Amino acid sequence: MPQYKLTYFNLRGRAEISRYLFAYSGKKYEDHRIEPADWPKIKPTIPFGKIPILEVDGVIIHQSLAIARYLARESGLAGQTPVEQALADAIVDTIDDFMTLFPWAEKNQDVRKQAFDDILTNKAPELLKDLDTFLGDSNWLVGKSVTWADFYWDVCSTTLLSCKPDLADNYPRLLALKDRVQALPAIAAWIQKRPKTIM
Ligand code: GSH
Repeated sequence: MPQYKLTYFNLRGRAEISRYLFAYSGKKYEDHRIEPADWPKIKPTIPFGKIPILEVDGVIIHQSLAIARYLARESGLAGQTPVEQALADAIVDTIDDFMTLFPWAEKNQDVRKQAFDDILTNKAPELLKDLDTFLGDSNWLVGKSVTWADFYWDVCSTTLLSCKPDLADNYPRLLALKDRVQALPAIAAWIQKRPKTIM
């Protein structure tokens, strides 16, 4: 088995989808979490200067979703057919489009809060409605078994719900999907054991 090293800050953030995939597949990896104070000296040593990165036997892969898609393919969680794989990619990209609307790195707390409130109040309902329609009465977002799209929904919505706990109250099917993901034994064990961080 390859040697895996995942580097990110001590946050769930953009690394958590890959940590879910490692947890689910049972693959061993180094969960390397760097301190913000060390980042300025590490940044220039990393291709493209952003994290997360995944090292696979020393080969550096950047971009969180490229990393996660690779791990999902390796673990049979990318979708069972090419069409399912495209649909899972599309759902992940749709959720990610929404997550990138937030000014995560904004230092001014008033500006940050105002932007978060606006997005959560005015933009989230449309995404939730569309995701709920897409899910319908199925157990999983794509196909008949869990995929990384379900994981991404759980990871991202956990952060969104920490900002606005009633966000998905009108969407019990989406909340039930979170419960299903979090009840998978390997995911439940990871959530129990992972470092507790705000994001
Ligand atoms: N699209 C990239 C991905 O999904 O990996 C975004 C990567 C990104 O912006 N990472 C942030 C980062 O490296 C942390 S979430 N920030 C430090 C910096 O830009 O110097």
